[in-house]
Amino acid sequence: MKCRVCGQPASINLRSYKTALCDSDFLSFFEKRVRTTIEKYRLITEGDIPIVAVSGGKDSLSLWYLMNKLGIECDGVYIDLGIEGYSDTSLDKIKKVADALKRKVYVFRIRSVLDKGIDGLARAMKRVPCSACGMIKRYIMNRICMDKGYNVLVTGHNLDDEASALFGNVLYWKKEYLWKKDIVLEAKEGHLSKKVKPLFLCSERESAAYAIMSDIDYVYEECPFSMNAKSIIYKGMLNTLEESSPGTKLMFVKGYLRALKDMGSAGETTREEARETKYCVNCGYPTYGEKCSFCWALEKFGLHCSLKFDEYGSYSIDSERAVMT
Ligand code: Q46
Ligand code: ZN
Repeated sequence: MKCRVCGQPASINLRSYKTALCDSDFLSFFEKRVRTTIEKYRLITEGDIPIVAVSGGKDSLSLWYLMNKLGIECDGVYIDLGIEGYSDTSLDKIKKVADALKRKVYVFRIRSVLDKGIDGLARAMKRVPCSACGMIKRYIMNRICMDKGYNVLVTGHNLDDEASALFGNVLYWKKEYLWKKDIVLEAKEGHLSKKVKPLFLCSERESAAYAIMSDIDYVYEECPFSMNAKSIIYKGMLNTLEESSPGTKLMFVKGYLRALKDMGSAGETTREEARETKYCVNCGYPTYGEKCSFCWALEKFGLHCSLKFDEYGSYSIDSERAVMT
C-alpha cells in the first residue's frame, strides 16, 4: 500500500476517505482537517482566549498539541478525579505535554476540595460515577473560563464519541438532548462560556495515530468507570457498520450538523434550554432550582470553599491572544 500523496509506503489506511498515507502526509492531513473544521464552523476566532480540557488521553493531548502547533495558543485544564493509579498517571502525561508546549495547565483536585474521590462522591450523591463526574466536569470547566479570563472551552470529543452519543439519543428519542450536541455551543454572557469540539469529524483511530506519530505520550487505559458505559456498546455497533460501509460514522454526524443548521433558530425549544433561563443564586450557573447541583453538593458536605486550582507551568495569558496563522 502506497501513500496517495508521495508514493512512499503508507502507514495508515483511511478507508472512509478511500486513501492511504505515510506518517508525514497523515500528520498534514489531520492538521488540515482540524484547521478547516475550526475555520468552517468558526469555533475559534481572532481575539479568543481558548483553554483545552485535557484528560491525559489521546484526543485531548493531540488536540492541545495540534492547536498550539497551528498557532492557536492555549493553556490546559485537568480535573483530577482522585482515581487511584489512574489520575496521577494521567497528570504526568499532561505535564509532559505542558512542558513541551511551554503552556500552563490548571489542575482541579476533587479530593482536595470535596474531600472524596469521584467514586466516594458519587455514592454520597446517590449517583453513578459518570453522572457525578459529568456534572462536576461541566461546572469546573465552565468556572475556569469564567474565573481565569478564558472565553472558549475546547474539548477533545471525537467522531466516535459524537456518533455514539447521537445514536443513543436517537435510539431512545431523548429529545431533551438530541439537538444539544452541536459542534459549538454558544456562550451565555456572564454564565456560560462558549464550548467547541474541533475533533468532531476526526475518528478515535485518527487521533490515536496522530498522537503516536507526534510522539505524544498518552494514557492508553480508559477510565475504570467507563467499562459499563453504554457508549462503548454503541461504539462497537457503529464500528461494525463502519467495517462493512466505510464512512458511515462521518455521514451520520455530518448529516446531523446539516439538520441542525437547517433547523436554525426554528428548532424546537427543549426542556434543557428552558431550564437554562434560570441561574444559581450562589454562582450564576444555569439550574432548574434555586441552586445548581454543584453548590448543592458543596452545601450538603458542609463545604463553603472557593474553588482552588493548582497551576503547573509558567505562562501569562495577559500578553497573548489566540491568532490563526
Ligand atoms: S464520565 Fe465516567 Fe468518563 Fe468521568 S467517571 Fe470516568 S468514564 S471520566 S469520559
Ligand atoms: Zn451554583
